[in-house]
Amino acid sequence: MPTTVILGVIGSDAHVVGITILDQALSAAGFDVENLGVQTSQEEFAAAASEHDADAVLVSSLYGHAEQDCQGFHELLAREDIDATTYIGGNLAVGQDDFEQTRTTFRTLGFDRVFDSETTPEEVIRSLERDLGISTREAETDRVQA
Ligand code: B12
Repeated sequence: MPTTVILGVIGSDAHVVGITILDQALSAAGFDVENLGVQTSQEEFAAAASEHDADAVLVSSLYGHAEQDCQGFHELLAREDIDATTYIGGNLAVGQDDFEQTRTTFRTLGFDRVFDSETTPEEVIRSLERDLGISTREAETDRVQA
């Protein structure tokens, strides 16, 4: 079974470069990526996660309004019975001078992991492999050999 990841930029945010790079890197590593693009609502994330039976939901935000945009998101996922690992990353707070405080804020909102804007695609892949208990490269090799 491929590992399905929902990816998108939440709220009114239109910064597309980060998720485009993540989409390419995750796809190349063997993940099945549903890229919802920019300006994605909480409801669109939840609908896609439900439809694709997602293993992970990756929320991106760059423009400084992530905290407001993510209020109630995990409550919505719970109501829809979605049990996926959730990550958020990007430029999550205006200024972002104390990332540990930012991490606490988003962990309290329910995210399993919180990433800053220095995060590389390789770190995201390693975290997903660890959290989901998979090795995508091995899985890819298995598929090629099968
Ligand atoms: C290009 C850019 C724009 C372009 C966007 C073009 C486009 N369609 O993408 C334009 C000019 C349109 C723009 C507009 C705005 N921008 Co702008 N923009 C940038 C800029 C210069 C680069 C962003 C970028 O593409 N980076 C390159 C990619 C590869 O990096 P990345 O996005 O950070 O993604 C990486 C990581 O963050 C991480 N990552 C990202 N998402 C996720 C998600 C998960 C789950 C994980 C694990 C990892 C992860 O992985 C990615 C790959 O390594 C940044 C400054 C900067 N240097 O970051 C400002 C910046 C993000 N913008 C900013 C602002 C304020 C705005 C505006 C609000 C300005 C305005 N007043 O109009 C508007 C918002 C418009 C909107 N509705 O979104 C601020 C945000 C401030 C804050 N958060 O505190 C920044 C930081 C500039 C600044 N220093 O003030 N912007």
